[in-house]
Amino acid sequence: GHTRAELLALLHNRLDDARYAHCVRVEQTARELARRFGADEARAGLAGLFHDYAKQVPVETYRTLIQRQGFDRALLNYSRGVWHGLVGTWFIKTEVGITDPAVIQAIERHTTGDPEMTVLDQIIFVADFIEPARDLPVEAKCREAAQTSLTEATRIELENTLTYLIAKRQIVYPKTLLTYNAFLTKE
Ligand code: DGI
Ligand code: FE
Ligand code: FE
Ligand code: FE
Repeated sequence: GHTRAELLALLHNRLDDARYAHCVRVEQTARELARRFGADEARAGLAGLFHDYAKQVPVETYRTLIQRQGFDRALLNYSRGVWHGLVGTWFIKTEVGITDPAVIQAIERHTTGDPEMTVLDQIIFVADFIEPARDLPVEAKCREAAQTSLTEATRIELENTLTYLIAKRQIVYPKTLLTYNAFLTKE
C-alpha cells in the first residue's frame, strides 16, 4: 500500500497541474456522491483520484500497447478520449499497483459508460462531469439531478456526450450509444 502522499506524487508525475487538480476535485465529488448514494467512499475516492491517470500518455505508446497486450484492435479507430479509460487502467495497474476490480472497472467505464454500470461506476462517470470547476449549463443541470437521482444524472451526461460527438462529426464508440439506450429506460 502507498501513503496518500505517494499516491498524489505518482498521479502528478503523469499529469500536468490542471489535470491533476481536476482529479483531486473528482475524488472529493465522488466521495460526496458515495455518501449520498450508499457506495463505498474509499473506493469512490480512489477511483475518482486516478480516473484520468492515463489521460496524457503519448498516443504512440497507446497504439503499441493496444497491439501488443491483447486489446481489441477496433480500439485503434478511436483516440485518447476513449483509450484513457478502457486502456488506461493498464498503466494504473502496472505503475500504481491498484488491483481492486471495482475501482479498476469504474475507471475503465468513466468515459464511455457501460449498459450495466454499477452505482460506483455511475458515481465516477458523473463526478467527472459535475466536479466544482465544471460550469456549463448542462453540467449544472446534471449536478442538480445528482442531488436525487444518479441514473438521471448519468442519462443527462450521456445525452450531452452523444450530442457533442455528433455535432463535431466525431466517431461514436458503440458502447457509448448502448449505454445511452440502457439509461433511457432505467427508473
Ligand atoms: O477525461 P475528461 O476530459 O475529464 O472526461 P471524459 O473522460 O468523460 O471524456 C473525455 C472525452 O472523451 C470527451 O471529449 C468526449 C470523449 N468521448 C466520450 N465518448 C466518446 C468520446 N469520444 C469518441 N470519439 N467516441 C465516444 O464514444
Ligand atoms: Fe477522463
Ligand atoms: Fe465523464
Ligand atoms: Fe476526468
